[in-house]
Amino acid sequence: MLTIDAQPGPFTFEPSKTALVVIDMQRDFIEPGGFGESLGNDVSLLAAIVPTVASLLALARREGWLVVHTRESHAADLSDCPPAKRARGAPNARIGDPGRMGRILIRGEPGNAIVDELAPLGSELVIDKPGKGAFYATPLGGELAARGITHLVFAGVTTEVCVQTSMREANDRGYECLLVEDATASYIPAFRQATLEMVRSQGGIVGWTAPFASLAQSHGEKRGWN
Ligand code: TIU
Repeated sequence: MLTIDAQPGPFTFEPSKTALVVIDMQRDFIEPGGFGESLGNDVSLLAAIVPTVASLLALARREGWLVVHTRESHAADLSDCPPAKRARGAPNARIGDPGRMGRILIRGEPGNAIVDELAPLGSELVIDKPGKGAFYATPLGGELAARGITHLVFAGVTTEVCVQTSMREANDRGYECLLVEDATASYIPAFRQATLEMVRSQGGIVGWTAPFASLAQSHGEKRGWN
């Protein structure tokens, strides 16, 4: 067992029963010309966390955690995209419309890929999800249960949309969840901050939060690096 400094208190986990879940670090959200920009957002705010997420991925791989990547994506025929979701995008660049990185938020298009710096390894799980949550209409729950996973460490974008929705879904399914504070970002920084606070409020009503340095420090100590 390993314990790290976190809020609202220490987070203890068994590495062999822990998965890192990296939410939607896709070009569609992080680079100009994709879904994020089509919604009117400044996408440059999200690119800033890529190096920290890369460090977190490296730690998880070194420690032998299960690594899961999610992608928000829809089928080419939009059969898994509720009309209500499509209608609420910007009127001139909706899900499925042509964009600078291919069709917006469509599985297999260049813009739907995870950014190169965080590319999944062949041994890692990649979950395509049509909703904001990682469990809704995906095989994630079954994949985690089959591997005896009990603890989830979350990173990715955006904090208050897909990360928070996924963390709440996980919390309701009984997982102990940690959100890595500097490995998550929002187009609206105040919403990121509010999400961190609401997750850990009321004694950890949704889970724990900690900076990446807490994880790095405890793993360094375990290996005698400090
Ligand atoms: N991945 C994710 O958060 N999808 C979104 O649509 N986020 C927004 O903030 N729009």
